[in-house]
Order: sequence, then C-alpha cells, then structure tokens
Amino acid sequence: MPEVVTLGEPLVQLNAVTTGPLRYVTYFERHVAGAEANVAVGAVRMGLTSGLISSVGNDEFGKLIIQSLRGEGVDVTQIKTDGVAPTGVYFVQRGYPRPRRSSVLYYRSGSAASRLGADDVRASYIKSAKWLHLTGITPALSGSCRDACERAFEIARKSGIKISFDTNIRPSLWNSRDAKSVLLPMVSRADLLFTDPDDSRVLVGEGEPARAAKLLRERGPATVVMKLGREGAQAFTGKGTFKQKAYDVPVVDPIGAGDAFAAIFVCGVLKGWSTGKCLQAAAVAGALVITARGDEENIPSEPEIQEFLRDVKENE
Ligand code: KDG
Repeated sequence: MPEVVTLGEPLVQLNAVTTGPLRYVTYFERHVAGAEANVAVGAVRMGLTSGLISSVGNDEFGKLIIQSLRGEGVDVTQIKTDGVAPTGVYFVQRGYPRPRRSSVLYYRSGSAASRLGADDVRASYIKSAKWLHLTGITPALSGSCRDACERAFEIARKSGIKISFDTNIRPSLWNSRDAKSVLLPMVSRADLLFTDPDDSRVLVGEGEPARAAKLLRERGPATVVMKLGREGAQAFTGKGTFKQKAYDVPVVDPIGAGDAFAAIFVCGVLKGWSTGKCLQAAAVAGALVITARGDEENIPSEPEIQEFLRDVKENE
C-alpha cells in the first residue's frame, strides 16, 4: 500500500506550444496533469510510494492518464473508470496577456472525477498510508467530491495519518464565499497547510504572509507554508519562521510549480528533513517545473535537486 495517498482529478493538459491568445494557437502539446496527480508523481520521484484515488472516463484520455501514471510508478488501483462521464481536459494559454504567466481553460464540468463520492474512498487504503494530501480543487468540483474529501479527512484523522492540504482556490470553479465556507473547516483538519496570499485573503481576509499564517495556524495546522511565487516561500511553524528565496530561472509555464513544491516539501517531512531543507528542495522543484511545459515532466528526484543546488553554488 502506498505511503502517500492523494485524492483528486487527473486531467489531460493541452499546452499551447506558442505563446499568445489561444485563438491563434495551432499546436498543442499533450500532458497528464491535475494537482493531486502531480503530487503523487512527485512523491515517486522522491523515492516514496504513492497512490491516487480518482475516476477517469472510459475514453482515450482516461486510458492515457492511467497508462501514464502507472508508468510513473503511481498506484492506480483506486482510479476507477466511469462508463458514462468523460475524462476532464484543460488548455493552457502561455505568456499572454501577462508575460511569464499562464492561464487555464477547463473542459471538466460533469467529468468522471466530478462524480467521485464518499463510497469511492476505501478506509483501508488511507489507513495503511503515512500521509494524505488533499487540495481545495476537489471540493470545488461537486457535492459528492466534497463528501469524498470529508471521508478521506475523517479516516486519516481517526487513524493518526498526517494530512497536508493545499488551498488551491480556483476562481473559475467557484466563488470566494463558497470556497471560504467549504475550505475553512478543511484547513482546520490539516497538519500542514500550503497556501498563498490570494487564497489567504479569501479564507481569513489577510494576504500579508506572517499575519495570514498566524490566523491560519490558529485554526489548526501546525505548519503553514506560504508560496510567494517570485518572492520565494516562507514556512511558519511552532519553532519559528523559515524563509526561502525563489531561484531565478527562465519561465516557460508556471502551472504545476505549486504541486511540485508541495510534493517535495511533504516528502522532505516524511524523510525527517529540517524545515529549511524541505523549503529549499521544494523551491528547486518549483523552479524546475516552470522552465518547461507540462506539470510533471520536470519534477526532480533527490539527486537532481542536489545537482541543481550544486549549479547554483558554482554560479554564485
Ligand atoms: O496546479 C496545477 C493544476 O492546476 C493543473 O494541473 C490543473 O489540477 C488542475 C486544476 O484543477 O487547476
């Protein structure tokens, strides 16, 4: 049974090969993505075992996702195939209208994964894991997905399995009021919280990292990690505040960097690393992911993280 279990929607990503408005893009590159699937892949890169609880359509994209995640070494036994609803898809527009940024266009409404429910979450699968990772995307997909998350939280809490939660509020999936009312109780049940100033503003009305982290930690999570993009990241723990700068790399597509960051941080915690080391390795992973299209391809292994850091040192 996998050490890191996650639950959410894997998607096929169609990433614009050229930058600019999607209406002028002719060529798209196909990738497998989805925040929780990305974390599962990241865990395997770090030498841990992982599994994804989900559902895909009985279609070519569903087959691709299962084939690809299996190929990466992720346990796919808990990904069911839905005979009716399709696999979710999204497009990525790059570098327009904001250079260095990407935006997404979802085709996932009514997807197979949006029909996941509490019955799809097997207690024994989570109980035998060391870690559960959830994000604020899955509860935004449907009421039944929310129930599935609730059940996963409940099983993990009762069995003493550590939980990380990445707030990942997607404004195109729901409004701020609903996001806040559904996600705040989930935040309270996490041991480790990943978030950013925008999401913190929605959740606790505060975007300044230290003040937001204080308000969030008061709700439950022992550690709050603020992802600050080009400003790096900060971790707020019972032992104090830890800061990490962002590495300066050429930006091709920033989507997926946050998931790589979360995956590597969680794996660092599982390996008993210090908070500073977890933050540094996570920042390396985030930096590498933004240098390429696709979310999963550039998530580094531990030796690759070391190699990146050697390169940084040599160029200091
Ligand atoms: O974090 C990257 C994800 O946003 C992307 O892969 C798609 O899961 C996704 C989502 O729901 O936005």
